[in-house]
Amino acid sequence: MPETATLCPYCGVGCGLLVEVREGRVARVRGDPAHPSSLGDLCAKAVHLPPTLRTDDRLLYPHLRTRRDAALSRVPWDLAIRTVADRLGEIVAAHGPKAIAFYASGQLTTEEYYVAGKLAKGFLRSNNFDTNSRLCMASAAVGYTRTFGADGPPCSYEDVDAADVFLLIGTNTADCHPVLFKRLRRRKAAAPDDVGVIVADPRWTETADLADLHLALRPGSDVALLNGMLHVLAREGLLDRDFITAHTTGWGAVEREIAAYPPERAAILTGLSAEAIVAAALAFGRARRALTLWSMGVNQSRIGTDKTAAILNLHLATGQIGRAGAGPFSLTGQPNAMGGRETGGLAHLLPGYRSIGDAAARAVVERHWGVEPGTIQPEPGRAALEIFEGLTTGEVRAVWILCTNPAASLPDTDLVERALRQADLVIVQDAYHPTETTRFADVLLPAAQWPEKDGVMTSSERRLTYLPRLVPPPGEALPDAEIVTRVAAAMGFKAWFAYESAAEIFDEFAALTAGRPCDYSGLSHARLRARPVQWPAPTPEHPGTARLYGDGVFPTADGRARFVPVAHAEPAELPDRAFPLTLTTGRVRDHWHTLTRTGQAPALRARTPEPIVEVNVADAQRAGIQDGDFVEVASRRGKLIAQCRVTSAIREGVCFAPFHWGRGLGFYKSANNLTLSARDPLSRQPELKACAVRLRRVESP
Ligand SMILES: Nc1nc2c(c(=O)[nH]1)N[C@H]1C(S)=C(S)[C@@H](COP(=O)(O)OP(=O)(O)OC[C@H]3O[C@@H](n4cnc5c(=O)[nH]c(N)nc54)[C@H](O)[C@@H]3O)O[C@H]1N2
Ligand SMILES: Nc1nc2c(c(=O)[nH]1)N[C@H]1C(S)=C(S)[C@@H](COP(=O)(O)OP(=O)(O)OC[C@H]3O[C@@H](n4cnc5c(=O)[nH]c(N)nc54)[C@H](O)[C@@H]3O)O[C@H]1N2
Ligand code: SF4
Ligand SMILES: [Mo]
Repeated sequence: MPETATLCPYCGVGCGLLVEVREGRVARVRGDPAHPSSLGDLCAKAVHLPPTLRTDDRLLYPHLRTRRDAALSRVPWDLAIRTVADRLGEIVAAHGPKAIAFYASGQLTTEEYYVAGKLAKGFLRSNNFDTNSRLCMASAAVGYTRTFGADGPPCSYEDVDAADVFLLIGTNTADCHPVLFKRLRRRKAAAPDDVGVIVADPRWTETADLADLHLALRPGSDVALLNGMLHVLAREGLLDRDFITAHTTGWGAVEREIAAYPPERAAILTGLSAEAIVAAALAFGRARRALTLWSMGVNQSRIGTDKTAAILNLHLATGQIGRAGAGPFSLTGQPNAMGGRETGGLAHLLPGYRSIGDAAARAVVERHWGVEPGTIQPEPGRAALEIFEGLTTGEVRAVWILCTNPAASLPDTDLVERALRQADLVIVQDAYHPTETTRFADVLLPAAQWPEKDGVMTSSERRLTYLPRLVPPPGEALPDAEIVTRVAAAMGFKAWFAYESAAEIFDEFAALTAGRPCDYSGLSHARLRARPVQWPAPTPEHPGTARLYGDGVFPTADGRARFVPVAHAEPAELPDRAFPLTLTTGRVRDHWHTLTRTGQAPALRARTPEPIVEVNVADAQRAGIQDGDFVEVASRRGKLIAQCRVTSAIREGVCFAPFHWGRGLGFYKSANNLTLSARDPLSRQPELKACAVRLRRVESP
């Protein structure tokens, strides 16, 4: 049977897949040996894609309800589009553009992001366009920009083959970026004595299993660890003074800050031993090529941007950047969170890594879009949670949700549900129904999903892959971009949204990246069909770029990277007598996010059918809990009931729950019943990795 090459729709590793289609359906998926990111490898989630695609709960037709308490009823597309256009228009006329908001996703294609952002910011004049990447990558993106002058992970997966010391901090790579982890494991196996692996995570995970040194730090204490490591490096003369002098500014302020983090003090703040911190520092400092990988344990924190800065400081101070095997490498979670950043898919950005606050940038984009000067508003819009908070106060009246399930994935579900109930207009564009969020829709729009539409996505290593349309969408489902352009046309903007294909949208956007750090004006669908390419790729002949900053020049005004001094700070909600433990949340190997897809793959569901709460042995003993008991985990906001695993693999005082189960699968299975809306003031990313809870044994529900 013929197979077609495409990209995996799940994680940001961005593996190439070969897909076999039979009778209009995806029959089989295997790894694509020709894809440069994955070299033929793939993981179980991808193998088990076929049964998740054409399920009974696919949303096939547009639906409307006229009143909140009425049932949704099927309507023709024209009526659904007309309704969205008219009601958005009415709300803008009555309350102004800031009363409407878009909440989109790192799982949209680059073309979809671009047209939706263009409609919101350029035509409806609302910068309230944010995405679930705010929960995911915002701290890394803001951190890179603050230190390097621009966003963009500087490394490549091939750096894994060259590094001799790995610092894996706040990342469970084995479960969440499996194909990249397998590459790391091969590197370690090939030279076990020459390759060192340090894992910093309050839990022992499959990732930690590979570590020579596992640092089970207190949740939130990463800055203390990293500053402590830098303190030791300075003391031991393991800094790269030449690199600091030639390529950076601001070292003096960092040197003063880290003076306050001798290993003995860092040990108190992190709950680690001083010896372990010294050992980690010496291993890092003696590395020929050091690679740091990080993800949500760093980003989802009220000091996520500062944690990122502390990582970047470590690499700048040791000159561990811009060479094969060396660099700070944030791993993106979703398949196209990177494309979202490139297209300006956050409330403070415009396409091409431009900032909304920059008047010259606004002028360039206005010209490109063919709108009047001054059309794009100068103030950043609302970030993810702020959209929902705005709905509760009435400052936001309408929200259009595309390709994300916030009633399951945002923190503090009570708040999110209240927001959706109070909204004047909730538009939800999803591939499945019901989800926790579609239940609140006034207008429900059926989206085509992978691989029912074509487009481009960018992976963690800045690589763009073209995804062809392989099967027709079921029912009347339409590609997200087409839904958006139909609404744009119905609102009177047809001339600006008259695209015939995703390729045309791509070309319009790619031209806007010319001269920018993420320049891929040399790329097109035609070129990407032949081979995936890493940006920057500024001309059609340019081969793409494996590594950024190899010349030591950074995209700041003076070409130098900026050291940023950062201090330890505790999580927003600390344990106390009433809520004596810290809950951290995250993922399991077999499931993807809110389970609309992996929850329907029999093999994956069989391996991980229910959420399991991890509890430390000592904490369990104190609470009279035994392995396998059902426990109630309660925070100030709500509760979760699940079976528990009593284990010494998690730090005492900390417990863990996966967030995959939303209320739709059982009210008390949802970890986001418990989480809180505290966030990083710079990146506005919520602190999903720490809140105070108490435990109680309950009878099996
Ligand atoms: N199987 C699977 N893979 C996925 C996904 C999925 O849903 N399922 N989702 C994708 C997405 S969107 C993302 S964002 C990535 C996320 O990938 P990861 O970031 O690897 O996943 P998480 O489980 O959210 O968190 C990682 C680890 O952070 C640890 N941690 C918690 N608090 C702290 C802390 O304060 N400091 C440190 N150092 N560590 C801490 C947790 O114990 C956890 O093991 O995964 C992607 N890949
Ligand atoms: N407690 C806690 N909460 C978390 C996290 C955590 O670690 N802990 N992690 C956060 C992170 S990093 C992330 S990325 C988010 C993820 O959270 P969500 O984005 O809410 O999770 P998904 O289940 O991936 O939601 C995607 C939705 O889009 C639908 N869909 C799939 N394909 C398409 C398509 O092509 N078009 C359209 N229109 N719809 C489609 C799916 O059916 C699904 O309903 O969760 C965040 N929430
Ligand atoms: S590692 Fe990520 S991109 Fe690769 S096959 Fe698995 S889920 Fe897909
Ligand atoms: Mo994510």
